[in-house]
Amino acid sequence: MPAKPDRELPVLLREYRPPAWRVDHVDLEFDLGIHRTRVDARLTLRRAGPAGEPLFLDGEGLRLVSIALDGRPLDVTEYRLDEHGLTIAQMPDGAVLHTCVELDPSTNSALQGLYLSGTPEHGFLLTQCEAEGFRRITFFPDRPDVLARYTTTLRADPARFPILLANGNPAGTGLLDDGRLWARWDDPHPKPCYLFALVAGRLEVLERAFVTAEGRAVTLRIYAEADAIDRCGYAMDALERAMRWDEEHYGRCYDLDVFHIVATHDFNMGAMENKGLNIFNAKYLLADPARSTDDDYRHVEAIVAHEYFHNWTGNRVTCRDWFQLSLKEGLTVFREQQFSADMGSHVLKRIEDVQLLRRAQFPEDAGPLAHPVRPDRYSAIDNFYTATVYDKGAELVRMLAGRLGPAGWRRGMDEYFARHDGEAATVEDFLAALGEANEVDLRGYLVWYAQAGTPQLLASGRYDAAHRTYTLELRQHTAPTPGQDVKQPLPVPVRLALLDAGGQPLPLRGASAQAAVSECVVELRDAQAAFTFVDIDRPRAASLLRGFSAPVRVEAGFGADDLAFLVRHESDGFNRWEAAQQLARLAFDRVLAGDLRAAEIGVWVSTVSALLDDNRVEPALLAELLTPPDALELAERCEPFDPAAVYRAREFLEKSLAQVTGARVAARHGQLVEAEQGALDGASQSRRRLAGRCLGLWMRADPTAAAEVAARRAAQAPNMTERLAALTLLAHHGAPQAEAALGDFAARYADDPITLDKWFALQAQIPAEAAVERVAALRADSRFNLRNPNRVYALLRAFAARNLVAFHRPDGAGYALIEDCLVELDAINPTTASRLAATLKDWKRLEPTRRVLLQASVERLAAAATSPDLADILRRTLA
Ligand code: 0A1
Ligand code: ZN
Repeated sequence: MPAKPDRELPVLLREYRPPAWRVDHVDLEFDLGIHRTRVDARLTLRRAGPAGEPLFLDGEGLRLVSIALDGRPLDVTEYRLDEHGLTIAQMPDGAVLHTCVELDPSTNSALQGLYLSGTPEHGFLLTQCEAEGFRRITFFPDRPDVLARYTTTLRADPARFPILLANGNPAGTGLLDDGRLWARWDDPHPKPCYLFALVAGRLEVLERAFVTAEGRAVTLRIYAEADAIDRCGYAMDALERAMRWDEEHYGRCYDLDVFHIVATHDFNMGAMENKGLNIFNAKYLLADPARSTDDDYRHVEAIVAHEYFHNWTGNRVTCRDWFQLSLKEGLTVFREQQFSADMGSHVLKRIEDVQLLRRAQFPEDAGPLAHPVRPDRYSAIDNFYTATVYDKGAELVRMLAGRLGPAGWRRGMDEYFARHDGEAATVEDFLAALGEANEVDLRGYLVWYAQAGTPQLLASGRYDAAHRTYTLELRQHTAPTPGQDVKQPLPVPVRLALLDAGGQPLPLRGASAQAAVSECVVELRDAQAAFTFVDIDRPRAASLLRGFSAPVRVEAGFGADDLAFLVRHESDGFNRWEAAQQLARLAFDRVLAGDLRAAEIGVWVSTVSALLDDNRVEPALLAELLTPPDALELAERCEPFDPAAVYRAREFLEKSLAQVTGARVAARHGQLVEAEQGALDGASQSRRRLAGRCLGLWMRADPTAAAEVAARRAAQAPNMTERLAALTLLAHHGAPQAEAALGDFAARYADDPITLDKWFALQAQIPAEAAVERVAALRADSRFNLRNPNRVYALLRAFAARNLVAFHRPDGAGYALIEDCLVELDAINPTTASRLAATLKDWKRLEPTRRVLLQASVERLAAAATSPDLADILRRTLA
């Protein structure tokens, strides 16, 4: 990278240059105030590049008060300031640079850098530095490969800011002569500046003692505002579980004397892994039985674990540059998925992960915003915190872990930590450590990191009765994506079994005559290959891509009868569900084509409805087996995309199933909720999931009777999971009780922003054209606030991303509403604006009437966008 980057050009991976300057130590002093904060930074700098190279430090929106080099104040001619930072041309090879800057946290609505959460009177101050927020706090080489040791001193009025937190271990606190409180923090671990954090304000604390497997005593503390502190217990339990799990499964212990988490209602993302001081969106930290759904509990556990796991994958070993973002994120999502599966059900967790991949990542990979897991260029890095980097990235790590096996994976990870602890690494470093620890060459997987798009895997099987062999032919193809016209073949691991007529796996033997196994993994390395199994009976069915062994779309040409067989007999829980999904997709395709009497529809209905009578199926899995793929997945099967038609076709499937199961699901619902106490154990959660599904089907079979029960459950159910499910059904089916129930809910939870967000979100998704007017009214409601990301996501993103009927209303009113909001939001919070704008990416696929309208909206917005984040998303959307 040149000394001073040119902001007009995208940043390119191939132009990476090591930093010209290193920072050995950072000494920060903050004089904190809501409207005025002063930051003194003393950087111990060391030249790392060629002699004579100037020093450039990033800095944005900072008012420079003073500057001195080795104690000597600099004359204005000795440095240059512009809107991106500070340049000092004449530098010795080593020096201490002291800058003093001032900022106003109260006006920082972008929520990056130092900002205010809540009101000036009662709120608190906090920071968000990933990816490039530290440059809004002080002048610094804001890039992840500059690792330094930090000492942070905070000073503030103790009445307004009794709690003063920063990274690392506490290193003293006291009162100054002027009555102000000071607190010093010392972080012994070198870190990049994106992991810096501070928090100051009036907060309550929940505390617990923990002793690591290495014998270190650690104090765990969760801080929240007074009205929220009694909802932090579940997160604390989850944190302990995550810490133990990382010790047991990866041999990784915590490395400071304290571990702190802080909850805020004002946060752009889910949470942030700052060293020793995680900051959480309160939505993913607070939980209590009266207000949290089972999904909420699962999310809290998963995100607490995710941020904690970053301590090793992200913090101790960080990323060389932001192109390597998936090195920490894909790996940490994978570790979190392993943990969550261990805490609950492996099959259900895998289903959930694959659903997310198909609903969010596959569409991203098929549209104008497609990018590789490791992009090779970016204009605005904040736009790359995507499903591809996170979730497809996790799938790549899963394939690597699967390739090495449990012992090899652990060996490889140990090697990765041993080699790169305290360093900033690359994807190549990761593959080299994993591979060399196991004496295998994993470099073939680099193509997965570099190539965008979801590969299509075509499979066909042939049985040769005369020779008793079965040959599986596999072919792969990846369609072009923006900027990548030609695709290379990828290594695709396919886990498979061949089943007999009773669903039992047949013994598999390869031509090289190893011992027979019931399941194996074949790896397709080229565009196509054939794999032959010998000495085998004729299989009834092939069970392919078990556990979703690679992030691909499979086309195996199975008919409805084959899939129905797999739904009935497949022993692998995930693939059983997958067969039900594929069967529903076949049925959906027939409905969409207008063939409402097609056999596939009947086969799907009879096959999955029969499962209701099978007591051996675990309730939550049954709920999933009874649910057709989400509309966002099915949307991909409609070309050109007619959102209303997709919604109607899926609804037709739901109604067809409901007609056959009506009485049974009503009875089952009654049994399931009879003993309901709201307990949090897995079995209770599993029953509630099925209860929700049964009520949904019943609502379609007998709306009058079901709505009466739903209205009662919405008011009285002893848990939020059921209440919310019932309220959602009432509202989404336009039941006569809906408005009163919505009113009751809003009144009951008026003081709880997290629960009120659920109320906003469920109304945003009402599948009726009139929802546009409802969303417009909610946007004008005094409870709505464009400055609060959670509320923006709850109302506007839920509407744009999930409401096929109203957002895509053929008159364009839904598009106009979002366009209008985006113009205003861009000036407030570019991160939130560009995340909302990413929902517009599908315009090109739409049928012509809607396409013209949405395209015009996107073009107007692109012309009006002022932030680099929003401009970048819209430019790529239109390209
Ligand atoms: N590293 C965090 C995600 C995160 C990214 C950017 C943020 O601010 C713009 C905040 C959080 C994680 O993976 O949890
Ligand atoms: Zn993360």
